[in-house]
Amino acid sequence: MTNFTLSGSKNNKRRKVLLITPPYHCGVVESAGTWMPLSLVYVAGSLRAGGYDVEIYDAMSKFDEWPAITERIKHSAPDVIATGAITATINDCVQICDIAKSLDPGIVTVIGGVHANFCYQEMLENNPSVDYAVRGEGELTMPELLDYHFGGGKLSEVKGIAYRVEKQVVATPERLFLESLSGLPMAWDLIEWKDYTYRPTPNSTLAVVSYARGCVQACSFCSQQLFWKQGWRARTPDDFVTELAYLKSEFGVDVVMIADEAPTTDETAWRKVLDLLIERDLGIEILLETRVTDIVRDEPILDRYREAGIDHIYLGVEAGTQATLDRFKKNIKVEESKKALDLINQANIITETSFVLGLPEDTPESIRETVKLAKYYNPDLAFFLAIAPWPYADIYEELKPFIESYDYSKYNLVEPVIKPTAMTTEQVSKELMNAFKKFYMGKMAQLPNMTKFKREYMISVAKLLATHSYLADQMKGFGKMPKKVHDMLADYIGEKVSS
Ligand code: B12
Ligand code: SF4
Repeated sequence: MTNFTLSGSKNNKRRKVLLITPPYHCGVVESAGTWMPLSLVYVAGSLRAGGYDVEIYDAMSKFDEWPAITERIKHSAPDVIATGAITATINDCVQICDIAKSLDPGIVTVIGGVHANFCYQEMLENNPSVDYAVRGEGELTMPELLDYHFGGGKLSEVKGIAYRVEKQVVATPERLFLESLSGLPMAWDLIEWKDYTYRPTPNSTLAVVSYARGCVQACSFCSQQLFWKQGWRARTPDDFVTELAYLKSEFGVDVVMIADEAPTTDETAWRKVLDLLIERDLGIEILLETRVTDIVRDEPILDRYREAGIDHIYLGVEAGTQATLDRFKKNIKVEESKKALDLINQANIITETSFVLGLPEDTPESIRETVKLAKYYNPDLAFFLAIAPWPYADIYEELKPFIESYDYSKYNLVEPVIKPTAMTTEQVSKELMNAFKKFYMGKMAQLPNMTKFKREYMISVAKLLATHSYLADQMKGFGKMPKKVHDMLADYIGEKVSS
């Protein structure tokens, strides 16, 4: 562990850094809102603290395309361009570096994030336009890297980077995680707030925030436990809630998504977060993800979640059968998941979950069985995803013989890249779409029996599904709903429902 201290830029010119998001879209989580690049808010904050001029350009959220991105780079004329990559976005991140170098070979290019962390060797070997990979957390590494780059220091002394020396990729020793996540310098003022909204809440201003980093579990398909080395650290509850109050008063934020893998891990600290949120009564709607076991643990205080503003919880249920859960090393029981979802539903909080499908042994029947189980679990929202073989995940070796495509842009949990023994990937796609359709048809039929809050929410979701998502075509069958439900939806959604 190390402290957050920055020495300040060692060079005599104030350098300009353009932090940019890749223009990648695959339309699942994106349909619900426009989400800001929180990682860049952290990295920008620390770069500024280190004496750099910083701009954040969220090309992804602006739906800008390559010509607009090229113009923006020309216009900003930065000394450094840096971006963060997950596996699905790495090709676009590299393209940003290609463009930067074609405009001015002197621009220094950096890629951080989970993909760069694990795949820096391949990334640097194959892409001469990428100068540096930042591995692990970026807050200390990025300013230090630039200090050394521009100040002429020995790069081998900067922990947590990789780069090329005469075509050979060199990686420096790992950097230890930040000792404290409280009080980190944030660049919230560099965010163009008008771009960020949560669609189910009209006219809302949405922030993505973080209370804790990491997860102590070991799910075999997941990158996050590996990235955070199965550790877990949190800010102090007061530091976190004070930031929410600041975002509300300064920028009018009224919806926040907590980006963390498992914010509820430390029961005592989490209770304190809830207490402070209730005490300060911020009027902020909160969306979060957590673990089934923590919800079961918190059964006696779920009403306090609601009181604190939490109205949407995502649970990673992932599989319908115990055998698959065990195969994923998910460390939960089917009945526990059902209980956790029931408890959240009873607390009048929106429940969301996902199922990871398209495994080598999957068949049309097994996918249809999962839909039945999804209906039994009865979350408000369910996503049926295609497993992506992240090349660094524990399950990778098992999936490798079944990989049909090595195009990372398709590793987005939507496009199947694993070919099951008894299905084509086209069939997997079709079954996943049918799963969505069947699940949501069933869900809409429950509308009349829902609480007012859930009914209104589900209607706005139905509208998004019908008009704003990659599922739009699948949802045309809304017209086959019982008349009462159909009429209710038609009032809100218009002709899309009746087609
Ligand atoms: C918010 C979020 C999003 C936002 C992204 C907004 C944005 N522009 O960044 C939205 C909703 C758009 C999104 C979409 C998707 N996402 Co997403 N998303 C997340 C989430 C929940 C939080 C990310 C976050 O902010 N973390 C907090 C920050 C502080 O941590 P961090 O990102 O790791 O950043 C640190 C370091 O990595 C590093 N770093 C990161 N970037 C950079 C850049 C530089 C220059 C430097 C120096 C350092 C650096 O420094 C940071 C600070 O220490 C994560 C899960 C998670 N809990 O992390 C999934 C996650 C990143 N998403 C994931 C996926 C798969 C997707 C989608 C493909 C899903 C889909 N089908 O819709 C899409 C793809 C994008 C798209 N446009 O369609 C996966 C990636 C898996 C992988 N290994 O590749 C994750 C891990 C979730 C999961 N289920 O596993 N996502
Ligand atoms: S509980 Fe979630 S974040 Fe943790 S290892 Fe499993 S899938 Fe990953």
